[in-house]
Amino acid sequence: MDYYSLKMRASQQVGEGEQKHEQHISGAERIVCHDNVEAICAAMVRRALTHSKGDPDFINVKIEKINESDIQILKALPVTRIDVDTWQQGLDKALELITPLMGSGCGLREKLQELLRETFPMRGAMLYDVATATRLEPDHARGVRATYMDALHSSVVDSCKNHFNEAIVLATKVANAPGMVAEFCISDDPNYITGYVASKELGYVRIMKMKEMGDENGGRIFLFDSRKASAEECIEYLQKKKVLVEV
Ligand code: PML
Repeated sequence: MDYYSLKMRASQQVGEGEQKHEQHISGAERIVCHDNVEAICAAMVRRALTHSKGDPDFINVKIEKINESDIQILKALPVTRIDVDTWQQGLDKALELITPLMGSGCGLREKLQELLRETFPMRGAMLYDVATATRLEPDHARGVRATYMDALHSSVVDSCKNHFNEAIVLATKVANAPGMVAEFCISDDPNYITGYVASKELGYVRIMKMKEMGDENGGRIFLFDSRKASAEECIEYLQKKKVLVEV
């Protein structure tokens, strides 16, 4: 069967004079079969045109054919859910689950919180090496992005973002990257307070409150171990390998 990768990104010019710059409005990606290309592209454009962040000045839709033999099929990580009364309890729970995976030593919890703050202005995720306690993204402002992934057999034409559906696919791909230890994620959507931690061992752990409603700070940290794989191998997998996830 023929598959196609579809990617959409929309942006808007903001600011005046030298301050003028492009602001990201919306983005989406899918891997779909030939017959769904047209409908899914239309839904992506609709998503860009109706986004709450405003009207885009620029919408880019990229369509690439993919060989079926280049696609890896993965089983979705098992999902568990942790309900908490407050976002502080949720954040605590996430730190408690992730910190032991960073190794032994003191101050790891504080370090993780500091790293999380550093991700807030980043566009992609931070790639943090737990073996050397260093950041490995080639460009720190940009970060690294997991891309070329979708849910297997998903023909849904969805013009609004479904945070969970997109996150379980991304987290499954990330967990299978060479050398990956775990992922920590808080959404940057001010209206979405559920976050997660994920790894092959933990599965996908949804934590129902991880930040205050209205807070637009969020970010992703990929915890990686350079004793298990090279950063280049890991980044190549995250950014180039085509993955379909059985959910
Ligand atoms: C994002 O906005 O990209 C992050 C989504 C986190 C989804 C958490 C969940 O609902 O399980």
